Amino acid sequence: MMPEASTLAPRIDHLFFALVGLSLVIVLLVGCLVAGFAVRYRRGSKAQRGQLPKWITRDVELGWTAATFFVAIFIFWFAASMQTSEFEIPNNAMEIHVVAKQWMWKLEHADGQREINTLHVPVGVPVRLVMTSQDAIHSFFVPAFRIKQDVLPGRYTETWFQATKPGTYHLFCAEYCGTDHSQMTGGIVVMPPAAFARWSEGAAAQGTLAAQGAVLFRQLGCSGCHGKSARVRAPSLAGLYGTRQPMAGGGFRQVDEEYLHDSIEQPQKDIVAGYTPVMPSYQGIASEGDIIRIIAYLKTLKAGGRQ
Ligand code: HEC
Ligand SMILES: [Cu+2]
Repeated sequence: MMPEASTLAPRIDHLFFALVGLSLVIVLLVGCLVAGFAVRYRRGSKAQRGQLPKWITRDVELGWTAATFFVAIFIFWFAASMQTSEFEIPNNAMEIHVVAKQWMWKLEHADGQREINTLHVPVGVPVRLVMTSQDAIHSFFVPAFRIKQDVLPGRYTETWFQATKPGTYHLFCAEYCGTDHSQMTGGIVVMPPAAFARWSEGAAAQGTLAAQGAVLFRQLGCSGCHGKSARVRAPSLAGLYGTRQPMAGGGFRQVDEEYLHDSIEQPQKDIVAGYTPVMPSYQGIASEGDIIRIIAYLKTLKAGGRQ
């Protein structure tokens, strides 16, 4: 059987086998009844055909209709409750940014370490993947972890896992994305924590994602409007992440990665209440990789701090 290498894997497998078992019971029951009745009421048999037997009353009919209904609801509840519990990403999760492109996976650690097609992670630590695509729709699929999540251009999608066994596991693209889709593979290398710490020591040279983001924030002119001494009236970005922002058209937007991404690429989409929409779009100017760095930087800014 496919190895079970994440906390999610045994739960998915339980669900899968339980549902197969339950379906088998139903198939056998219905199949036997079909076969039994086919024999009993075959053409020319002497079985009685006129009246229904006396014991089949209205209550019996209602009873088995209700029973079937509750079995169906139970199956739904059983599968849905397990799946929704998986949407809750642990707060202490380690963050990895994934940019998919034809035909490779670019993976970036918060400390600035970059990888292509191979991702190193420690065992026993929850890992949150924040993913986007530079071109077509791709899908991040690690069978041994039982995770699969579509990766879309212009949007962030998330998933997470916690590896339970050291080893190397296949990574596939599971959404047909062009000529070399089948070559868009890679591996997740799960390491014991000490080995991972040694591995990640090599990073740091280029500075963390956030430090690189701070540089871009100045280079791309963001600080000219959003900085302390700016002459343009633009909202302060300190402490913004995780808040709810009032919008000019009414209503609020939760400030998450997606919101920050859209604020940079499509500033006209959601205008902050009380400001004029003078911010230029950075689509085509800031790459997906740049935006990831800027967002990492914005997330480090505390309310009341300097930019
Ligand atoms: C010409 C001035 C200007 C520049 C340059 C500029 N912005 Fe803005 N920005 C604004 C204004 C004005 C708003 C508020 C109106 C709106 O929502 O578009 C804003 C809104 C935002 C918001 C949403 C803020 C909130 O409170 O919800 C974010 C995030 C943001 N900008 C980030 C950036 C980043 C990152 C850059 C550089 C890549 C940048 N801006 C460059 C003027 C600017
Ligand atoms: Cu792909």
